[in-house]
Amino acid sequence: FYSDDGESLSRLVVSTRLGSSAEVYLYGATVTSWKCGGKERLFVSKQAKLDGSKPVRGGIPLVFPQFGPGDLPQHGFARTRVWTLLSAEEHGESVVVNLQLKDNEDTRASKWPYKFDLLYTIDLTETTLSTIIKYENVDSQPFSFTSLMHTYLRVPDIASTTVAGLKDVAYVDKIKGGTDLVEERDEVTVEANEDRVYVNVPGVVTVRYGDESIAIRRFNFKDIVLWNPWAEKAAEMADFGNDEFPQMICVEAGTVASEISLRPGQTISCGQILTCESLASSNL
Ligand code: TA6
Repeated sequence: FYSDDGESLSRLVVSTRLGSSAEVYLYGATVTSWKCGGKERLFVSKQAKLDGSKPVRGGIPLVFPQFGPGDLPQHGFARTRVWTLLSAEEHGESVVVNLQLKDNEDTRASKWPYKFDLLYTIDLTETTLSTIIKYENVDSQPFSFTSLMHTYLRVPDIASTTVAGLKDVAYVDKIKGGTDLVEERDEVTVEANEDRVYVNVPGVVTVRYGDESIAIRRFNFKDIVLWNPWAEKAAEMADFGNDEFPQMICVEAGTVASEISLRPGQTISCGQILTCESLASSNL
């Protein structure tokens, strides 16, 4: 792995002996690249700000302690804080990066003032990328939060992309409205601006494009958010090119339709394991 210029480490690139790689910015602990099978699997907008002036438009921004709008800035402060790099080591077939975020005077002065300790573990293998956060309540009082990994997957064309694993799942449609909706399709497709929260998703969610697929397995995260801004919302975002929406789909693992509560001293680990299935299966 290497840093930018040796002095001010702002990003880290790690790779496995079998050719997969990942890049993470300390800003927001934002994973901004995941290559496996020789291809970039994450989408980062060409207009994304990578200088810490605003959350990265792409990769895997971390949403904590608040999903969406509310008392805190949209999606909370974890994606705009500079995290601390604890370690980056090879463990057999994996490369494992650990980053940490704790409360600071700004967060303690915010509407979510609690003392917390987040340990973010990024584990890269030849065919998988797992991103898991251990959340710890180091306060003297209980607290609750919502959290999500805002994964932007890169796809060749949204028009030939499907999402399996959401059939019979209840969802909230944040564009058309409606809350007691149930997904009827085996394979969900996106033909317009979509912003949905699928609640209590039971199993693996698989994003398929062409003969490739990315499987998303969750660990202690209940929900899946599906988002594509389409042309109209893309035009409203300065850090998202107007012609970029066909090359991405956000399929986001999190717990956002209910809160995670921790008592003082309690921890919970939540996250996702992304698998390049087409690659993994070819290695069988
Ligand atoms: O991906 C779901 C969502 O909550 C959408 O509503 C949209 O706002 C998106 O996140 C991006 O949010 P951001 O604050 O990064 O522009």
